Amino acid sequence: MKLVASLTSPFARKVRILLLEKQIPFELVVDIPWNSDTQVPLHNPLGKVPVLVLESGETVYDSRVIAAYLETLPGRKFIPQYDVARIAVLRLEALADGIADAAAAVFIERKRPPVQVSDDWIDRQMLKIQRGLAGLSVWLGSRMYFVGDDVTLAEIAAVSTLGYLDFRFPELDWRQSHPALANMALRMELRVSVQQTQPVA
Ligand SMILES: N[C@@H](CCC(=O)N[C@@H](CS)C(=O)NCC(=O)O)C(=O)O
Repeated sequence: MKLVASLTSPFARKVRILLLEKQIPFELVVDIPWNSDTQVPLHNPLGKVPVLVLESGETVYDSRVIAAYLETLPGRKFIPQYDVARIAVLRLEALADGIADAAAAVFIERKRPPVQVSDDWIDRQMLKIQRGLAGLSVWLGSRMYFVGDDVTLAEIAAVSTLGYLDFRFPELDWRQSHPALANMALRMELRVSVQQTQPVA
């Protein structure tokens, strides 16, 4: 299978970490959806990465659907089957992805010509980031894992988002205000899958 992805996308990173963790072979096709020569709309009408292209030619998007699809394949599971834990992990994934959505929105807004930039819009997105980080932090509390006693999709989504914040917004210094998240990220960064998927400009 092929994964169409950019090397900066936190959503694509989440999927790449999962593929590596599950030891599923894949070909990484780097495509930047903002470039004029992008092929992404041929795979996903929304023009967004990541897209998984199966051997059959069928495509799977977005990243949450890809994550759910990968769980149906052989290999270690990252989404619990038990309903309460399952919903908790999926909700944490939604929260981590939502922070990444807000961060990406700010990054794009700041690239506009200065007269078009809306400070109100940026403030609104930054609030989502701050509240989202607080939400993740409170959930984790003083525990090692968000849900249960091992790494799930929740940690993978969170570390992908936190890595994106480090990459695009180093001035945020979320580690200072959220030490529990910082410890979780440190533990995750020991994993080869996380080391091999660092964002690259
Ligand atoms: N909800 C989607 C979000 C994907 C997304 O926003 N990807 C960005 C890159 S980080 C993108 O492709 N943006 C291009 C665009 O919006 O045109 C997912 O989880 O896959």
